[in-house]
Amino acid sequence: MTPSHSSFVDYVKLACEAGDGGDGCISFRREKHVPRGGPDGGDGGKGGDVWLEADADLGTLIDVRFHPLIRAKRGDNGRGKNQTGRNGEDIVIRVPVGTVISNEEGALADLKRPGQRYLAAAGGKGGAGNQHFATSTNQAPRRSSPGEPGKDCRLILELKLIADVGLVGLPNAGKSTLLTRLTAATPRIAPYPFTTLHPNLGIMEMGDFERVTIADIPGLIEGASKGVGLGDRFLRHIERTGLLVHMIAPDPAAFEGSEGGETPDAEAIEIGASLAVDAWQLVRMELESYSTRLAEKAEIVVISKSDLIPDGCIDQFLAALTAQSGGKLRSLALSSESGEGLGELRAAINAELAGLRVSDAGDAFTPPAAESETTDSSADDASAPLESSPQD
Ligand SMILES: Nc1nc2c(ncn2[C@@H]2O[C@H](COP(=O)(O)OP(=O)(O)OP(=O)(O)O)[C@@H](O)[C@H]2O)c(=O)[nH]1
Ligand SMILES: [Mg+2]
Repeated sequence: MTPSHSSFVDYVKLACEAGDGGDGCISFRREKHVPRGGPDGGDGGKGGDVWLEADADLGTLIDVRFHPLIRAKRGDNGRGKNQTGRNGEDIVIRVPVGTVISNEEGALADLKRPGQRYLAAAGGKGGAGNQHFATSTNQAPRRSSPGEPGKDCRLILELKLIADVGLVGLPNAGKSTLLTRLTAATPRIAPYPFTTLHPNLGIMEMGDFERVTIADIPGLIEGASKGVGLGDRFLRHIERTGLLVHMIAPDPAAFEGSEGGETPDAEAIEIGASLAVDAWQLVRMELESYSTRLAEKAEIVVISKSDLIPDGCIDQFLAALTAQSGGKLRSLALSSESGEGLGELRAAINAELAGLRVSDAGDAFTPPAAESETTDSSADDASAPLESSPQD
């Protein structure tokens, strides 16, 4: 699920050409002692379709990048003795779950579940053989119809990971480390910015049945929305989440000289809190520049690396944050190193997600009505918008 940096591809263009239908055949029965056999020209075979199918084992669109043009075969022509031509084989392109399909005009489909399919280009129908053209007045029709051309299309495929929770924050805030504490994921962790270059997913087990998917993404910095650092394109991977966990690491410099049990003075706490509020606002601005929908998501603010805050003043620090932000910033503190606060965060995530499920934070994709050409092999959820199956 976590491909290496170079193989993580989340945006590709794809051209598909379905196969043409085979032509109908003109032929007449030739049998011994039957001077004038009737028409027996078979129909042409159907051209191959091109489908896209969501595959839970894939985490990247790299295969599509290497094969940006897909052509299905045409149907064979009909033959004498009423033989129908063979159908062109369908081609199924596998894509990761969470692939959004669009074209220049807009969104077409969203493959959110394993096995869900989208008919990208339908093969042409086979033409009719001359047997179909016989009438009472024309018993020997010298007519057949050609196969229909296959459809073609140009598509944009965009992977938007499917996760319940997104971890956001400045580089080095401790996002990836937290992911390793909450889930079995093993992202890269290092004491320098931009360690994470592509999103990582992890699954947090909440109980016997409850599983929460968490997406860890690269750090945001000032100007990310204008392309600074790694830019903000990776924010597409938290667009579908219901909840953001916004992590802020305290600046240890603010508490310098207070180590060894010595309680920092009120001024040090105020300075530390003011730096943390700045960091929070900076990331909030970048989220807002990306999209208001993203900025409106529920947010749990977490002060990470609480082991760096001297003993006994975490509560004071959190209170200073709330005060300095005019009451807007309410946070909890945790340390991935000591494990302190992790249980509290799990409970807070659980409570927020439970609330969202009740109000059904519909991040559902609503496709144009006419384009519902997807099918779902696990067809047990009639509520999803794209699950009607006009497949023949
Ligand atoms: N003391 C302490 N250090 C931590 C804690 N959590 C993470 N770190 C350290 O902080 C550094 C950055 O951690 P990462 O998890 O890579 O941070 P990140 O937010 O994923 O960083 P980017 O991927 O660059 O955005 C690493 O050296 C971690 O070991 C913590 O709770 N306490
Ligand atoms: Mg990271």
